[in-house]
Amino acid sequence: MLHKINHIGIAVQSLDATVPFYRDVLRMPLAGIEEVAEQKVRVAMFGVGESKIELLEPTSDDSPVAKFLEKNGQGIHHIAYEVADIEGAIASLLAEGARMIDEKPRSGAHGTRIAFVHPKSSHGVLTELCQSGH
Ligand code: CMX
Repeated sequence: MLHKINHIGIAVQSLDATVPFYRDVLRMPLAGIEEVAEQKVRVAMFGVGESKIELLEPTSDDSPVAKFLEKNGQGIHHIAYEVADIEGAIASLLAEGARMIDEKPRSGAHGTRIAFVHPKSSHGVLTELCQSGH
């Protein structure tokens, strides 16, 4: 059901302050910066091997990432696994008793469709299912 880690999401206070470290010190290629209005975040996506690192900056005080930063400070926010059939993966998780935040896919960055499993259901790790847009 899960093919690989699509990306790891990292909550940051400011993309402007953080992007240079990933781009110029770790020397990861920056794939792009995009606002995901539905999730109230601006994201910078970096490539690393067959996976990605997603920096998340909140765009409003009621963004889920703003709440996370307030409670935990900057750091790893979620792990996203790639699936080929997101509706099927959601149905499978629900059938196994998992608590889904999204029972239907939502729009993610770069044309992806995403759905989150509640961290209380996945033992403390916010878990994302991600189906590529191409
Ligand atoms: N990882 C692990 N645990 C987390 C968490 C995270 N990222 N975010 C919240 N939690 C924990 C809280 O610490 C809290 O734990 P305790 O009850 O032990 O204190 C619990 O989950 C519930 O927290 P809450 O305050 O009741 O709920 P929130 O309003 O903070 O919402 C969550 C939490 C996960 C439901 C919400 O953040 C959400 O819907 N997330 C999915 C969407 C999202 O994160 N979008 C941003 C990324 C978008 C993208 O990648 O494109």
